[in-house]
Amino acid sequence: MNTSTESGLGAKPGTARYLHEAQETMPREQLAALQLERLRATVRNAYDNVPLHRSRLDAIGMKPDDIRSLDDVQRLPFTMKSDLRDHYPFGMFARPRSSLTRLHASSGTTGKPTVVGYTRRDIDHWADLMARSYWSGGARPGDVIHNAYGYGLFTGGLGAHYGAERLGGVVVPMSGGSTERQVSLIVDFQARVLCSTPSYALAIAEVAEQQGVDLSRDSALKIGMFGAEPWSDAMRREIEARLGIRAVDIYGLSEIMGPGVACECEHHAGLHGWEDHFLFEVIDPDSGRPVSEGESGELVITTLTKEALPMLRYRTRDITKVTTDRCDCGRTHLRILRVTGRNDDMLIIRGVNVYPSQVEAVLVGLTNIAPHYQLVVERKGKLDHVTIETEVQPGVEPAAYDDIARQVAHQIKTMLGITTDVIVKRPGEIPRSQGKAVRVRDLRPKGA
Ligand code: DLL
Repeated sequence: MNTSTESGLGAKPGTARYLHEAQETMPREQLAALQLERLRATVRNAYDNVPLHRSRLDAIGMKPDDIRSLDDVQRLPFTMKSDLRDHYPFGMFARPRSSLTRLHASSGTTGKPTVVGYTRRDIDHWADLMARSYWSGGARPGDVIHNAYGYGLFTGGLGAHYGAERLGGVVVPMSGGSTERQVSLIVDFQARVLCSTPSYALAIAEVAEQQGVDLSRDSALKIGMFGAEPWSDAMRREIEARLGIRAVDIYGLSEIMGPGVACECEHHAGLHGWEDHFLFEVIDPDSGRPVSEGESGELVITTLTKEALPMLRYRTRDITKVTTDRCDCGRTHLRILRVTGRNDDMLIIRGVNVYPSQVEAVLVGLTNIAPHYQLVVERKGKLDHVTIETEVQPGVEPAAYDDIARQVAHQIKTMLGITTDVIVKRPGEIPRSQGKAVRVRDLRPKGA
């Protein structure tokens, strides 16, 4: 097992050993036994306290005690985001309102928001899992943690905040926006850890450069905990170079908890999914059947310890692969490989399936092109058509734009096999995000 002092499971000399080492390095058979015990309790909680789960289980003649092995999870019906909407606001909660400690909600582009609730114990577990994620990413007690995830109904801000406190960090509750001020505070307070979406990290880097601040030289930043949206490895390299940090991928979703469901360790070889609290499956999104380990599919998550909102086989719509191969860090928990995108975001361009993050991987790193883009999707006849809007690096002459557009289109065709129109814009013309970036402007008729 890796016991290095600066990263992985080891503690800094002179500090306590890593508190959660036992949970994270547990032999997989022992982990499976723990999962089974917790799965049974979760199904019992859902059946006894949530009418929707009870009626679905009754409909297939299944009782909580029928869960005898982990494979039995596959007999449980799926839960979808629409179930939360249909039972707005509290219909999926397994605890009365008086036992809740907090609510979060996602705005949702259409219809009702999805509302999630937590008991005090749920919040406590969440703080633990976020603290474990920080540690796994290399943050340590005493680190100044600059939190630029949005505070409010979004789970990013408060999730990262409670975890930072639980870790023993010094949290700066900055939230998103006021980017110039973010830059000064990062420098002045000597933040070692930056929490934000990857797209906002890039916006911070850009504003710093405009202010003449080189964050890789002038700040104490060493680690970025980036998530809440898909991002490519090319984007990771770009952010690492511009901020002078190691960029760590962190995953989560409100319906399951919030940030900290899974996080990379120092090996950057996939995100450890915290299996003592969640059961992960990967399924074929069309048939609903499990795919073999290592194959790509939709991530499905069952919570194992949630009191207020137990989730049975929640269809995340996120496309990924998992591996249970042992990681060099010593953790035994499975690894989710980078989430390429959401099922809903997949574009089908003349039969070729493409995620925005794949287009990003081609764009980032092209000479003269800045790492900011949007994809405009339209319906032309029966086919989807994509226009890539991208931006040049500062200093590029407008006379070169047409050539650059042709080069980008050629590169996209070569790498991804799709034909696109490309519009090259001036520096700063693509809107910058303060949270999740809007990568796709979908102009297709609704329901098409
Ligand atoms: O985005 C929670 C979060 C906050 C995660 C901060 C990480 C950091 P939601 O707003 O419910 O929750 O959105 C969840 O965002 O289903 C994925 O589609 C996407 N997502 C989250 N993390 C990643 C990631 C938060 N690391 C949805 N890579 C998820 C790719 C991600 N997609």
